[in-house]
Amino acid sequence: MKGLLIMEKSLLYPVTNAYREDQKLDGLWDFKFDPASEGEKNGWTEGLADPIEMPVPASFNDFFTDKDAREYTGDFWYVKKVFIPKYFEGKQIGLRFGAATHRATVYVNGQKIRSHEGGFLPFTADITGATKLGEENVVAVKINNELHRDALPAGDTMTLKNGKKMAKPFFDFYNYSGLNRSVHLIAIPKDNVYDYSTTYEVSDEQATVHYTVQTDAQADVKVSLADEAGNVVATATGSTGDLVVKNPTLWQVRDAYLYTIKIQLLENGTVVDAYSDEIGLRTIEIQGHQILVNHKPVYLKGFGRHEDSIYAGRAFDLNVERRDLNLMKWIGANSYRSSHYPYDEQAYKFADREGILITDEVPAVGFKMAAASFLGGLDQSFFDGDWIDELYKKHIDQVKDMIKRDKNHPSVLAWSLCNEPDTSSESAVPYFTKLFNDSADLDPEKRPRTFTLNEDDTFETSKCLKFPDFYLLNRYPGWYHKWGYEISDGEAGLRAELDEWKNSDIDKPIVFSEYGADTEPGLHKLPSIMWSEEYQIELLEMFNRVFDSYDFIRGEQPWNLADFQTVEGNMRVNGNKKGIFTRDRQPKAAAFYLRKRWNSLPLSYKSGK
Ligand code: BDP
Repeated sequence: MKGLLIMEKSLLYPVTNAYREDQKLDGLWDFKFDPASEGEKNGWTEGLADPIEMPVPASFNDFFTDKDAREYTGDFWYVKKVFIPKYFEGKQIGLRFGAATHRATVYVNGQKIRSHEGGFLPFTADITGATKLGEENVVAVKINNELHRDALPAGDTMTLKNGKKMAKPFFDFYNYSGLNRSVHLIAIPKDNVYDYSTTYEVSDEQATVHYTVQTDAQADVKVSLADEAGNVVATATGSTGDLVVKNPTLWQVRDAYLYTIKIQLLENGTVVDAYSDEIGLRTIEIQGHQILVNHKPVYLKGFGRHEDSIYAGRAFDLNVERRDLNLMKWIGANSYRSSHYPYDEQAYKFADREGILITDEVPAVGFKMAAASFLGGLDQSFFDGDWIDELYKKHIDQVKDMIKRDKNHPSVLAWSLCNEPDTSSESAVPYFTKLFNDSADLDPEKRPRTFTLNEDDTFETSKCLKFPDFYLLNRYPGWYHKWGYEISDGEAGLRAELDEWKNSDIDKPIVFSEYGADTEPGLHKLPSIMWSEEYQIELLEMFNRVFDSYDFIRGEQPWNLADFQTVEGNMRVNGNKKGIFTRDRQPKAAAFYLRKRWNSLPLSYKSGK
């Protein structure tokens, strides 16, 4: 059966056009927990007895009023009857899951189709051979949300004395689970475009788009590029080629312009498939201390974020995303990090249109034994663990999928391959050597690759400083150490570390990718006290003084755009409160302070222009 697996290889975002069909299967699905993992045995692949109705996309957790359900860890099922139309005949038919947290197996009409691991990236199940056309088909998905050290994001799953399982994340965000992103029913031609990529050369007078189209079909390829008014400005033929645009309008930071690339496959002169997408003409480079977009230096202002909101947990919600982007524009931000996992594709489409730069992060988080402190006495390095080989396979797999999925977005500035790994022991070096070698050629644009360095991984202690193309520093003086009235010592310590970078021969930019103070909205105190809105501003002022004194600091992204949910614990009051905005997206006092600063800093800050 020619090409069936091609569909599963493709991560192109679904579209409807004359050749392709895309139907969203969002809405209510039947849902049921399966604590004894007996679903298959009990015939749940063909329907659930006494199901709960569950919205999709959503995390199941916060809908429940009882704690056992909210904290549920193990297998659970989603089932939906899906009508598959007759006119899909002759096409490849698939189910595309935007995100199933963390591992899933898909069944259609009782037949097992495929499994997938990784709760923050899409996958397609090719169901062509299992569907009944012109009828309702039963789609069943078994999901498992356990955390393990050999999986991303890393954690443990423990069993309580009462027999209930509990997720123990090695990371600071709630283990929201379920079908967190849309499910699509898609139909595409048997001979199809399964991927494409572009690289750019740009100047004010001319831009060249070098493109590559991937198809297994013996077909002719035609490509065109249209401007925002719909005028075709360049055409080319062949599966690789160049589109040359005279007097181009470049994609600029906070001043985006998108062209539409249209790819057609032709057999004997007849079009058999077409795929269109919006792209931006721009280049990205790191040169010395500078981050360059279209050969011009940019200074990053923005945030670390989370996909997190009330009720639906980690579900992608266009409404929240719209609000977040408006908040970012209002405050003068131009960038964010998709901490700590790749976000829904629609977030990147938004950012493409708004001219926002994204550091795209793979869900490699929790790779640090200190983060597993509840286990007690674990003094080994995370990378000495016997789970590392298995973890690496999943890690590089997800790096591959993230880059494959997101490479064509003009908004993607860089790839973050890990958050706060334990890099102060030598055992991290072989792991990172492999990670950086194996990912070197994945992005045709060769965008910069990096990872964030935790507080313990300093200029002196980290063994992995040679790997990143630029540095992301997560630093918490004034909060996790040297806090309150001691903050002046925190500032001195930060300056001492930065002086070491300054006096070294490292010639790469540093972006501060995390710093901040938990802040209870509405708590005011003069003089300030930790947790008050005044203290959050004082901490930001301290960091900003430091940023302004070092030329090689080329970006500031405080933690976090908004408050977000975490596990309960003695360090968290209903979640992490380091948001500059509350969880319902209203400003804390710090938002007005940052807005003033960021709107007065030019994009080219520190470049002398
Ligand atoms: C950093 C983590 C981030 C946490 C943050 C914090 O990267 O996920 O939420 O600390 O503690 O270490 O607020």
